[in-house]
Amino acid sequence: MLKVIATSTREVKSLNGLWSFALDTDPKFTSSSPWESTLPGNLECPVPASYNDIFPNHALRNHVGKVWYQRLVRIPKSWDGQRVFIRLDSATHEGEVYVNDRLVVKHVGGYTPFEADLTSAGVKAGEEVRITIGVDNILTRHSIPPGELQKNELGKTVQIIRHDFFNYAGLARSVRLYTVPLDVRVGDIKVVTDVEEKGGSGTVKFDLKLEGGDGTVTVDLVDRDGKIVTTSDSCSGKLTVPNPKLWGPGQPYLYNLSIKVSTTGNVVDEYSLPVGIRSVKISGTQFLINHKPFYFKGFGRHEDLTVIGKGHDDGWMVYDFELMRWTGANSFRTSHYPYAEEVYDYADRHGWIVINEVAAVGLNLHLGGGIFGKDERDTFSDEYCDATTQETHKQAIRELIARDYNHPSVVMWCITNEPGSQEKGAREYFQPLVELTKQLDPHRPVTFTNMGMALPDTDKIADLFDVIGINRYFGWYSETGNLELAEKKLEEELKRWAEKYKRPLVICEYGADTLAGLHMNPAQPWSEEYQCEFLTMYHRVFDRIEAVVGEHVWNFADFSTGPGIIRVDGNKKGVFTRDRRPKMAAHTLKNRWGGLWEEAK
Ligand code: GCB
Repeated sequence: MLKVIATSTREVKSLNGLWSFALDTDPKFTSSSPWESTLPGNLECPVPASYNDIFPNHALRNHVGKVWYQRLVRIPKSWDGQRVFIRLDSATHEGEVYVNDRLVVKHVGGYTPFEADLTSAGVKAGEEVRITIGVDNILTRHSIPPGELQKNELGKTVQIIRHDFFNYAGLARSVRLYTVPLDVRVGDIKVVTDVEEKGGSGTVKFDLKLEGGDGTVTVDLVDRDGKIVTTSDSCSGKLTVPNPKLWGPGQPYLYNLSIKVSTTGNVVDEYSLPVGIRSVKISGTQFLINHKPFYFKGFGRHEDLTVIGKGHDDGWMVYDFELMRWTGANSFRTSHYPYAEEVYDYADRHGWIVINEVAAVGLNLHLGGGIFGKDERDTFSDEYCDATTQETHKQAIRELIARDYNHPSVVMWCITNEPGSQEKGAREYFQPLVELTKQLDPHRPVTFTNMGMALPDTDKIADLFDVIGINRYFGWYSETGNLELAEKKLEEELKRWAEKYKRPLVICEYGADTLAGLHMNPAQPWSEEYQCEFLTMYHRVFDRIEAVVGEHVWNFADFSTGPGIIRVDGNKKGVFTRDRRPKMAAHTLKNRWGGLWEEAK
């Protein structure tokens, strides 16, 4: 799916800002078709933002079901003769878009974009239209992530989720109108790069799809100084770049693939795609970027902010990247869902390494029995994650890869977090998903994150993956307060993974809840000192195991969760507080990872 950009043949109009807003349960609704009239009440909600924390009101925060956004939009008169689309970067978890009283698109899946062709729907340049967007936050056992609805003793519907972050919903990312040429245009581009082992030359394989007719194409690879390095006049091919400037960690050199489509000698469409020339390969237990062993240093994160929840905000995004850079981190995982596209664009432009995760979290009925409640069912069965869930999961993988295929920063797909991979049915469920991922992208390694109930001998899926992600909490959920015993157990287990699977292990989560400002000597759980000692112990173990090629601390910052007796105002495993103040552990990491780095020019 092409990113929305403005070029000489394409225009963009943001629809971000305040929209009229109503819950579908609003008693003032007079019609069962909210899109046919103006919304009741006078609430306004910002876009992009999750709506839950905008209003200090239980009914809104904990609403289960649909909400409605609405606004009037004038289609620019100057767009006459062009094809107009509406693009929603996400609607969490299901969206439906109406133009006046006409449904133009419905989409399932809360973290990937979707769009509708408004021109085909009869919308004309210069016209004013009423756009109404319904967003549903319900998670069922057939959604990704899965969840369930239950009736409580008051007869109210409550949402059961099996993941440890608040179920923020709404329009948390941009909504835009954009134009493309009415007829012949660039429909999609896929780029794969490779680097010769000695770095002498690089290749850019491209595959361009035209839509709306036929045309001739010019494809130029342009360097940072605007010089054309190599060129082609076909829709697919392989460009060779002698002595390329490589893209790599902290080394964000980007070329531009500049595409022009012509009919009868006139340029009718232009599109341009940043391209980082780099290679990613696995060799034994090493993770190689540009043929050099890479060690992941960084964080599992969340899109999570006060007030706007999972709303994208450029200011906070840059600040988070700068804080990570200050610690010396080089990478992060988009736990537990695809992030806003701006995050990957930034990572491309600044040399960050990204493990990109599908929103498949909570496929595990038995995780932390006490936390989510005991369950007798099998996770991968007709009673929970069944063939329909698997289909939704496949679609989530397809949409993630379609969106993010061209980002040099993305080095690996993570197709699930902490599934019940020791359970029967897990292999039958995941094998087709790994195969699909590899078929859609044969060039990137595929990983998952394993949880502590599925051990080297009982996990049924780890061998399907190129890299094994491991989340461990010895010293926190078990051996609480006993780091000596935790160290022994951690080391023993990681050695078993290394011996049995002989492939790279990335520790994708390790961390301890820590109350900022709580100091204790000797260190005790919840104190800042304990978090430091905990992380330091893990690092000692990692350094003793060659197959460990990465450490992502859980979590970059404290984040919001649902209510529960083991969460006080959310999950406190952040190395930064929710408002991004450093805990002592940030300095521990800075010392280990080397602190602030400068991008190579
Ligand atoms: C995990 C999950 C993560 C939780 C974390 C915790 O294993 O992957 O979503 O937030 O543990 O803090 O318990």
